[in-house]
Amino acid sequence: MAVTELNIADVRDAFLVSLNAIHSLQELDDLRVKFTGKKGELTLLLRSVGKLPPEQRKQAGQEMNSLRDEIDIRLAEAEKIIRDAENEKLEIQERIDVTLPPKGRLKGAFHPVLQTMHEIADIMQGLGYSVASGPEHEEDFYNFECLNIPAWHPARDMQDTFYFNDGTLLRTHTSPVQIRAMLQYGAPLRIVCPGKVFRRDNDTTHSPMFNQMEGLLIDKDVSFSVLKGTITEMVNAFFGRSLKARFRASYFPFTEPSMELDIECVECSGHDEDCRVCHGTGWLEVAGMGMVHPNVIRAGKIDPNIYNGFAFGLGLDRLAMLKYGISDLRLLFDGNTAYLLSGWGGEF
Ligand code: 2NL
Repeated sequence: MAVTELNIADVRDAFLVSLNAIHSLQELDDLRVKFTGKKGELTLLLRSVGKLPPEQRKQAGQEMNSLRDEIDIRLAEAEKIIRDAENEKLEIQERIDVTLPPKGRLKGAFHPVLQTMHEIADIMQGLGYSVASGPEHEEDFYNFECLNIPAWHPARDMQDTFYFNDGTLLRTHTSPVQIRAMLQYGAPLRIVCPGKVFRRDNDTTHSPMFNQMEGLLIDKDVSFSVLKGTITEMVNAFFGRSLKARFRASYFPFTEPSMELDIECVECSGHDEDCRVCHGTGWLEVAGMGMVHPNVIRAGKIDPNIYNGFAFGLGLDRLAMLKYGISDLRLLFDGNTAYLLSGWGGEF
């Protein structure tokens, strides 16, 4: 049957035309079924061989077999081309450029309190002080006893201090670091001790954990005026200008005499009766200080007949708020990264 010859050519043409038109693996699969599947055009053609006159069967069979081989080869080639193209597309879509900067926030920032701590430590290092640190979990001995704080003092009360069952405590100031430094290094000594301190206080203006920096200078013939000059220099350098200052007599168990430093209000300089920062007083209390009590020098195993010195304490949280215009203490302690990482005024 000459028809068979024609059919073979027709099936081949039809296959080649269809093959040209496909773009996906799904279409390729459909094409494979359409020609070589159980009811595929080539399959039906192969089955029809038996119906041919015997003398035509051999040649027709050979031609069909070679068409089947050709179809298989062309399908395989097409599959490879489609797979390569799809892989390339995926590769481009999913390509990761590891050199790109991350989306969103590009830089971190120091916490305003840490920034403040660094600034003051830098200033004090410029005056020859070293930075010392010590444990936050302390012994009553270093936190209270060495500091001439009597047993009846309210700071020792359960109401004011976090105690553990074994009598140890969370330090209520960084003074124990200074006691440890006196014991370790002896005199002369010039240190500042920044760090976390803990008191049982929690309201809008007090956090149970806050940050303090204390300073200690021990030497021979240290005068009260050196203390006044040092503290004034430190505060002016921190705020970046020469502020009016006044010293008021005060009391601390660990210094004698003692005083507190007020500076002119950094917000209104005393010109605003309704100032939210100084409440119209024109003054801000920023530091407590005094000449170190002989009992405290003795507790540090230094001879108070040879050496004397001064010490001071600053609240770093309050200073950070004053310098950077932060009005709410919670902004420092709530861990609100959206706020802390953007625009509070620090260095980034
Ligand atoms: C304040 C008051 C002060 C001290 C801290 C101190 C430490 C030693 C010896 C003597 Cl080892 N004194 N520290 C002295 C006076 C005041 O802090 O108002 N702090 C926020």
